[in-house]
Amino acid sequence: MKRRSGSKALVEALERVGADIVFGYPGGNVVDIFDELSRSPFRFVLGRHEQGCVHMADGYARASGRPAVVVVTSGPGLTNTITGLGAANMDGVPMVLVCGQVPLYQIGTDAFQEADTTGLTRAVSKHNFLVHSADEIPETVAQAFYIATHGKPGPVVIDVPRDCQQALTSAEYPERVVLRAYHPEVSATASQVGRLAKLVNEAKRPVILAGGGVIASGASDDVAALAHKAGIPVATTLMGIGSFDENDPLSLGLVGLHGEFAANAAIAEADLLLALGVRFNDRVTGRSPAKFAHRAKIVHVDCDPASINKNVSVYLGIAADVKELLMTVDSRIRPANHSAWLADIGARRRPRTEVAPLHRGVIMPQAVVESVYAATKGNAIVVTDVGQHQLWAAKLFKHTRPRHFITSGGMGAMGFGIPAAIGAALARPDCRVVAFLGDGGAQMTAEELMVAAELKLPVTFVVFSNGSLGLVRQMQRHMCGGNYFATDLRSPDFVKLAAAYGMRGVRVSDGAKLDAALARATRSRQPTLVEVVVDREAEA
Ligand SMILES: Cc1ncc(C[n+]2csc(CCOP(=O)(O)OP(=O)(O)O)c2C)c(N)n1
Repeated sequence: MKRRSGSKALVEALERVGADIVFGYPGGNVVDIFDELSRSPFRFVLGRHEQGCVHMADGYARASGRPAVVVVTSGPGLTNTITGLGAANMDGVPMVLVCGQVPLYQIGTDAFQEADTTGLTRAVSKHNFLVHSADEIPETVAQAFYIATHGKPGPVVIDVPRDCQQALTSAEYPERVVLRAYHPEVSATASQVGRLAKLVNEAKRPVILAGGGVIASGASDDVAALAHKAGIPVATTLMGIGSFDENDPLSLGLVGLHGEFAANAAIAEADLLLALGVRFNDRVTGRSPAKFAHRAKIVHVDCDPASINKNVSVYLGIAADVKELLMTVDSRIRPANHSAWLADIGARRRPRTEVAPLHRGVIMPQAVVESVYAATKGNAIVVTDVGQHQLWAAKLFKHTRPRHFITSGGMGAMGFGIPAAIGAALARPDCRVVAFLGDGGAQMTAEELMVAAELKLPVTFVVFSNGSLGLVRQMQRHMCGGNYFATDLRSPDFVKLAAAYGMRGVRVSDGAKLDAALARATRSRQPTLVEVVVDREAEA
């Protein structure tokens, strides 16, 4: 192998792992890497803030299942990525973030734009590397991608000091990845498969709880096959939304704090809970995990052995890939219909409280979600920011397919929506993308609208304009006796803002015009921002 710079070796290695898109923002300590990127076959997307770049890569990975690459500079470039990394890490989203670092000999000297990348990213990444020589670069890239995509996926950081980028190396990309201490391949033992089949075959009141791990492992069809064969109703976590068709009669919908009554009641009464690819966080279990599904034998299947018995003690824990396990156990499952149990659950289903589309002449936010559903016939990738609108989007849109509902579930990071929608649109140019945003969250990463406009991405940005930080205001209504403090929010004129960025913007405050405005926006192949003035007292 002929000698070339560490930067060139880095970009070559990124090509070898099969990355196809790079999101990033340049700076002094990555100028050599950017020089190489300019000659590479990658599609490069220049975000407007490093947090935006990471959320774009995140949206790209969630929509496509493929990891994306982010390249940022040292110091402030890196510190700006922390929220994005944390969001991807909590939701198990694969990505590789390359950041520049001051030269090795300057590390620890408070050099210009020096930051302790290792320390800063340890808690928000699956793994991080600090490169010590150009020779390490190809292998480090290979290992980073391996770690990001094997086992529970997650973001991996590679910190590359400037002198390593410039030094020459003849190191080659490794034939195979050898990691001494990381062997994430797990599979069920024959006895676990046997016990699982017996539990399913003997259960009288079984429930499946499907989480994000079902989507990550591509197991949606297998979950549906099991549910239909054995007559098992399926509830999902927020991250599991889309893993099971909500139009299916066996669907119970969302579980937990903001979940459906029937889903929570079914779990409380189940005698067997098959928890697939979930992490049992507090939004699901409530404050007392010990009381969660207390009548049930809980079987927890997850590719991350560390998650088993972490939050909830389980009857049977199986560290395995969900898809692989369901395919293996299938032939041992006896058909069943559990008609009495399903009738029982049916009786618990509460018709959705109908919300009138207008309240004192003001549009109700729930009607916005329903209008988008009607306009798209449910055929869209829905991305959300964080707040009340997120819950309405989760619950009122009928989600039918995996990778079509993208939300910051674990971190709940406001500012996620706009850039994640851009990433999703880049990953799935064949799909319509609708981003549901609060007027608070939309102001956190509004600068990325420029990217959507520049790239002419067919995204509909729907801003729920309630003049408040709605979800917190709702908490203040219930928990602070209506003492609203710091939740009234003035916003810019979103229509003018959209125009300033070069995209069409419309404001809708007349309920009679809502459907037509959203139909036009969602049909357009251009980005559009629709600001809908909604009732601020609505409850999520
Ligand atoms: C970065 C960040 N800061 C603060 C919060 C806390 N928080 C959660 S929801 C919310 C209000 C969101 O308001 P808005 O974006 O207007 O959406 P709405 O609830 O009105 O739909 C806040 C402040 C958060 N989740 N993320």
